[in-house]
Amino acid sequence: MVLFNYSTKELTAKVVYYGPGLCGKTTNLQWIHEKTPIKNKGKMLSLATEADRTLFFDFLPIDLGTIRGMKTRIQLYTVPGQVFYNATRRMVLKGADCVVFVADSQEPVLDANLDALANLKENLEANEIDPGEIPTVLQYNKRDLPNALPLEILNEKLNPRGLPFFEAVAIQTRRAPTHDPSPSRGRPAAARPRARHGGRALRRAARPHRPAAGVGAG
Ligand SMILES: Nc1nc2c(ncn2[C@@H]2O[C@H](COP(=O)(O)OP(=O)(O)O)[C@@H](O)[C@H]2O)c(=O)[nH]1
Ligand SMILES: [Mg+2]
Repeated sequence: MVLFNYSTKELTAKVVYYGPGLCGKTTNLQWIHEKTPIKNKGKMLSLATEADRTLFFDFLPIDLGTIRGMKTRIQLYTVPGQVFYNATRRMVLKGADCVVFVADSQEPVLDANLDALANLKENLEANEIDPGEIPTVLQYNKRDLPNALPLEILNEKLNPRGLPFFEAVAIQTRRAPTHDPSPSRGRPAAARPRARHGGRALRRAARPHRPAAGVGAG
């Protein structure tokens, strides 16, 4: 739930990066942390195992400046992807205002993406958040890998609702050229939301992620 504090004129929203293990959630936050000017970011908190797997969650507060007189902050969280950390995932989702579902584009990971989507729905419902209402965007990550599935297949399998989606290569620090010969050529693929349909709230939800989504943004 977006927190409004009218006495201090502050607004805080919570964005949760969700997806299967190793799809690139932590890498997304690291990229955003790296690219955000110091004055706009707080410390990134990561609780990882020795093998660099997210144990609890990653947390990154970002200051978006003043919007309509309100100091606006977003808090970015990732969940641990590994199946056995479900209680943590559920807890991190509590009070979420929007979700970035990071899918691993690789063909062998398709089933894990589907499981993670089902798990997201279940955990949103457990937190009394309507999965059909909460603004959600999809990020198809790891577009650099040779076994990445075509976008059409990913959308068919993972995006029946036609949510806005972005291609990304989260490990890249520079924008990758787009391979899509559309009129918007020249803009990085990852920075282009491609909603087939979807409400205003969803497009609004996508906006804060655009800088982050500069393919590098992953
Ligand atoms: N090739 C490739 N590797 C990636 C990409 N994004 C993340 N990775 C790698 O995938 C692994 C898992 O990433 P991580 O962010 O820890 O995944 P998480 O479990 O979702 O937090 C790491 O070795 C990353 O460097 C990408 O777009 N392309
Ligand atoms: Mg992680």
